[in-house]
Amino acid sequence: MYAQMVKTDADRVRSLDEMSPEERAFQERVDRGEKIEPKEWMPEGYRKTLIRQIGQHAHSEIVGQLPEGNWITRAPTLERKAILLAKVQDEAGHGLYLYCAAETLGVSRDELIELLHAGKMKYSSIFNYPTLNWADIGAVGWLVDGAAIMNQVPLQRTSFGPYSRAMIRICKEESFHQRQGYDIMMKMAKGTPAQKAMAQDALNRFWYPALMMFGPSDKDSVHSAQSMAWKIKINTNDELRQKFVDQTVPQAQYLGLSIPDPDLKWNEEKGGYDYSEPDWSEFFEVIAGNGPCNRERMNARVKAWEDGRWFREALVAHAEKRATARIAAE
Ligand code: FAQ
Repeated sequence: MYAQMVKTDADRVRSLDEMSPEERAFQERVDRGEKIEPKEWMPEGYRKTLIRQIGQHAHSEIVGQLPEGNWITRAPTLERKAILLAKVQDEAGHGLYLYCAAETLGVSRDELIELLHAGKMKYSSIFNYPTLNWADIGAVGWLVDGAAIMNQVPLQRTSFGPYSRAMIRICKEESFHQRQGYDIMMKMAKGTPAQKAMAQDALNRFWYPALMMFGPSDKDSVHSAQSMAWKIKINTNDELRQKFVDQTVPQAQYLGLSIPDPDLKWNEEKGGYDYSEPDWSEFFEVIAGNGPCNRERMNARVKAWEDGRWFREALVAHAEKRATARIAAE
């Protein structure tokens, strides 16, 4: 059994008339498209929603290093190794910008990491799937980074200033990530029949997990309505999923690969593809901690955090020593 989330009356977005004068003034600023900065007044719900979303996003970048990091030592050429290494390092940088953006809301990076390790915060479902071979690294760059860009380009216009600015920088790097993945897929799809079969198999396994990255369908999304009213989110989950499908199908056709969906069909009237929904019971199982790699991913993160403790402590001790020496010299 999976635990699907249920929308309650408390999730309803309140009208301007139902708000306090402060909340109303805040909402009007958001409606005018003004950016909200960290020291300015904001409703507690806005602050908490941002910490949840930015924190989960930061965790996704860091946990997201694991499936690809696993392939750095096995990349087929020196050039591919250098590219993958740079990409995985970029993901660490993205995590840092995002943790910094979250810190401006009054929560420390250590607190967020502890919540993740205690199972009290999520990270993207996609990183609970294994990368079994080199074609999967192509599929991750093409589909996972492709889905990430689709979600993150609108987030550059999100209402919270530090999140919006982090997104601008991250999106520039994500487009390089997606291209390197597609480049791997092109090489494999135009390679030997065995290589093409590997590319197809990777697409088969990553297609539905990539669609799940956009979150549950709109009817089951508990946060979308309020997050969109606050312009934390700009689009609904289904809107972005549809755009991703419409963008990706021609890319698969160019590769000569088939999308693993017998019901995929161009719909002239809506100007987009009709496609089969992912298996939502699988999605809810994965975000509840029961995906193929959840335990492995968390164990790796907790071990890295524990192994690095002495180093973090040494850095703080060194900084304190220098500060003491500086004060003594003054
Ligand atoms: N995985 O009400 P909604 C990357 C949870 S990109 C896990 O619709 P919301 C780059 C959701 O948190 C990936 N959990 O939620 C990269 C909520 O649970 P909660 C990260 C999910 O927030 C590439 C519940 O379900 N991108 O890492 C997922 O309005 C390659 C109900 O859902 C971002 O985080 C999911 N897929 O919409 C790195 C983008 N979907 O918190 C390395 C920013 C939903 O109440 C290698 N985030 N849930 O316990 C967002 O845009 C939104 O948070 C959504 C979800 C769209 C993900």
